[in-house]
Amino acid sequence: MERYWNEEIETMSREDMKKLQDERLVAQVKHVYENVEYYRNLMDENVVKPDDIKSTDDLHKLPFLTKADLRDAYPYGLLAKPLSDCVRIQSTSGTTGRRVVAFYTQHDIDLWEDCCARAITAAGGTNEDVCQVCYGYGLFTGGPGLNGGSHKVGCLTLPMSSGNTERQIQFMRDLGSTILCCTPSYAAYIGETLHDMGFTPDDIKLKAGIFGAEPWTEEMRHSIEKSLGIKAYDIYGLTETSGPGVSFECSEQTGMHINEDHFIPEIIDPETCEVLPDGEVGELVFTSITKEAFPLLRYRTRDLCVLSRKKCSCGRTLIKMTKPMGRSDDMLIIRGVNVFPSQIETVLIDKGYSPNYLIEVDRVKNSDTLDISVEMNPEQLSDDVKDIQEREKELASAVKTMLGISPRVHLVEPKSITRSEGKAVRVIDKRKLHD
Ligand code: DLL
Repeated sequence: MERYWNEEIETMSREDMKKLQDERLVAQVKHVYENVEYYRNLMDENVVKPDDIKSTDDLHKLPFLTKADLRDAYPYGLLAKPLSDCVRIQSTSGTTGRRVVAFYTQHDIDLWEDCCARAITAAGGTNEDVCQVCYGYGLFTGGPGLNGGSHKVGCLTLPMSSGNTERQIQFMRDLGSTILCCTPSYAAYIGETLHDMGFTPDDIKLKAGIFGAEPWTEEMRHSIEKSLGIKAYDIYGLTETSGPGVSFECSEQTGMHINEDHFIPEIIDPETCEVLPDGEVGELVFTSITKEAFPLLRYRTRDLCVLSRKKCSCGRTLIKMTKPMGRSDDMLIIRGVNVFPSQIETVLIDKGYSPNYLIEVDRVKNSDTLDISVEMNPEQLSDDVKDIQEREKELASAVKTMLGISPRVHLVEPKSITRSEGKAVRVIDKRKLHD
């Protein structure tokens, strides 16, 4: 039987949800206009006043907010509450020069943890569960968010953070962890280490995993489910909108339900900014209608996905988003062709290779090159060079069928590609290094 954390909200009729969103949006726009000078100026420039926003039907009148705005306003420019009302900050890693600092009141933390509790409950979690959280703790939102959600649900919470994988497995076995929360790439690594230590899924009690923070394919899902003997659920979120829990998967596993009582989603054409209908691929935009300290109106996430209002067998009426296929700024343009790393991952795993791979793009004599290194499993190893070359060719041709461009494929030894304990780095674009 499907379990809900907040059945009233999660199964609310569409009409009631719209009413709730209408009310919250009107109040939120006022709150932001009155308290955030940066956004007030943006609205004034776009000749929109809070009174023009009477319901969600008027959402399109509001200006968009971008990452560049967040950078301009760093650190306090988008704060909508006095600092004395804030109790926490979280932040992105900023490795790409895009550090974002988000502020939270205690109320914001409560709502955020509630969203994570919904995700854990949808994955079957109850107070009988032992929830091992191996997302990073600290400024990254993964650890603190799932930790708070796990407490709310009443799970026995193991705040492991990432790393020290053998110890993770020891705790998992000794304390009988039933739910694992981490990035999908780390889950794959934990699965691999479990087998290397001589165990099988029968030696652990895990039943579900809640994996997100990076793109991952259906093929990766099946591979993790098999290696850990679990059902793997997706979870999505970003620091700007609190963190994990903006959307989460249910038992149907066909996309993530968006917590629409807190976040109104839109899909836009990233070039023209035109709002697109359900079913079309575009950039996801969120308006947070309950956040106090750091509310963002029409924030452009850069994540590309599709929205769907199809009825879900789990009984939830919350709109669903597909797995983001990657960020628009992660998309590679190779010889004029748009390439998402996830397309390559699909081919590799589908052909029976491990989810450990590295994509390298370079420019040689004015022409783009694409090299894909992928690890063989121990049973795929061979001394027969010809045989390996044949398999490399076969993989290259499968990638060409998917992408329309030919890569060079290199089958490499097991364990030769660095494993990830957090967000995996799968792409090295050397063209950027030369520029
Ligand atoms: O990654 C928050 C999070 C933590 C989500 C734990 C899920 C689990 P940021 O570091 O700000 O926050 O990165 C946000 O990660 O814009 C997406 O591009 C990507 N992302 C997050 N979840 C998914 C997912 C956290 N399930 C950025 N699938 C987002 C694909 C995801 N990409």
